[in-house]
Formats: sequence, C-alpha cells, structure tokens
Amino acid sequence: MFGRGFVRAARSKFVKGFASSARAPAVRRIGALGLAAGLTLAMTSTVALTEGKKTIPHGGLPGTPYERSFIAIKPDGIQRGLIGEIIARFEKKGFKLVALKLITPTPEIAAGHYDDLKDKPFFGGLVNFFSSGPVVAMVWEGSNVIKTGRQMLGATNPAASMPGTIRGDYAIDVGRNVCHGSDGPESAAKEIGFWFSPSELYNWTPADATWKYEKL
Ligand code: DAT
Ligand code: MG
Repeated sequence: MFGRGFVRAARSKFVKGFASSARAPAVRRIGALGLAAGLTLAMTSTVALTEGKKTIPHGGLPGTPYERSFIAIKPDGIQRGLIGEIIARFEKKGFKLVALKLITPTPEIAAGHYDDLKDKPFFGGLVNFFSSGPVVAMVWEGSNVIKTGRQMLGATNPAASMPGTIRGDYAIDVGRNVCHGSDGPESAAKEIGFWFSPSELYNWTPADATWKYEKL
C-alpha cells in the first residue's frame, strides 16, 4: 500500500504541489463540472470531499471547525510505545481523526517533508532519524487544531516544553522530540497534500459533535 506507488505519488505531489494530486472519482467529476462551468483551475483543485452539505477542501478550512492539521508520531514515539498516549490526547481534547496511516518514510519523503529546513546543519541527521522506522501520519480536524495542536505538542526543544505537553512529558532531546505538528495554515495544507491523497481523508460526524460545539 505504501510501496513505490506511494513514493512516486508523494514525490510528484511534493514537486508539483497538491493541486495536481490524484483525485477520487467523485472529485474528478466535481472538477470536470467546475471546468465546464468556467470555474478556475485554482478553485476546482481545492474541492475535495463533502460532509453533509459542506464542501471541505483537502487541506481543511482554517478558522472553522473544519480546520485540519498534519500530526505525526516520529520513529522515537513509535519505538517508545507512545502511539496510544499521543492519539488519546488529541481524541480526548475533542479533535476528530480524519486520516491515519503507519508508514516508514523513505529518505526522499523525509527530506521532502522537512524541505524548509534543508539548509540547517541538523538536516542530514533529521532525515536519517525520520526515515529510520515507521511513523504514524495523521490528520486531525477541529476549531483551532493547528495552534492548539502545537500547544499540545510543546516547544520544539523538550527542555523548553511545559510539563503537561507531549514533549514536556515524554521527551528530553530536540533531536528526539517524538511528534510533529503543522505550524500554520499554509504548512498544514502543504503537509496534508504531501502525505495523503483526497481518498485517504474521511469525513464523518462524531456522535457527540453537538456536545463539543455550540454551533456547527
Ligand atoms: P517543530 O518540529 O517544532 O516544528 P522545526 O520545524 O523548527 O520544529 O524543526 C523540525 C524538527 O527538526 C524538530 O522537531 C526537531 C529537529 N530540530 C530542530 N532544531 C534542531 C536542532 N537545533 N538540532 C537538532 N534537531 C533539531
Ligand atoms: Mg516545524
């Protein structure tokens, strides 16, 4: 499932951006209709899936309950048995899991994910570490999930992370800080598009949605 096909798709998405990523059949139909109606490619390329009558772009709708963030548990988190703990924190907070997969990133995928850090002296070590074993790649959805998700992770350096945060509670070293979270709406959309195709994201309504949000 995550063999060469995924690698090719991930590479191609990274190079071309997620506007060119593979589309689920329903999405292709929406795209064709949009083009026929004279809509711009930029508009149709973000149309992904629907929840009820709402149209939710692949990268989410920042500033709404449908905001999305890419959250990953790094190889150290997996090796240390922290998958359940980290997922439980996001679940108990009330965020909605809309995508999840276990994958060992190739060095190319790791380098693509951290492309903005390619000039840093620690880049080589970071790529080696991130591609050293399975990671849990996820997309979580909810109001303010990008900012709140970063707060739940804690500061990049665990030494500066507050107790009660994931890194504050479970990590010591900046190079082994167990988790990743998108740092803003742009990186969230880019990372979600890099790691997941539209058909891998699930739109569903939690049974307790009205107990978490006054208005949806
Ligand atoms: P964050 O993961 O909090 O978004 P970042 O994007 O600046 O932080 O860096 C990505 C990862 O790179 C980070 O989680 C751990 C590693 N890293 C950052 N600074 C480092 C440093 N000074 N030495 C070693 N690894 C570092
Ligand atoms: Mg970062």
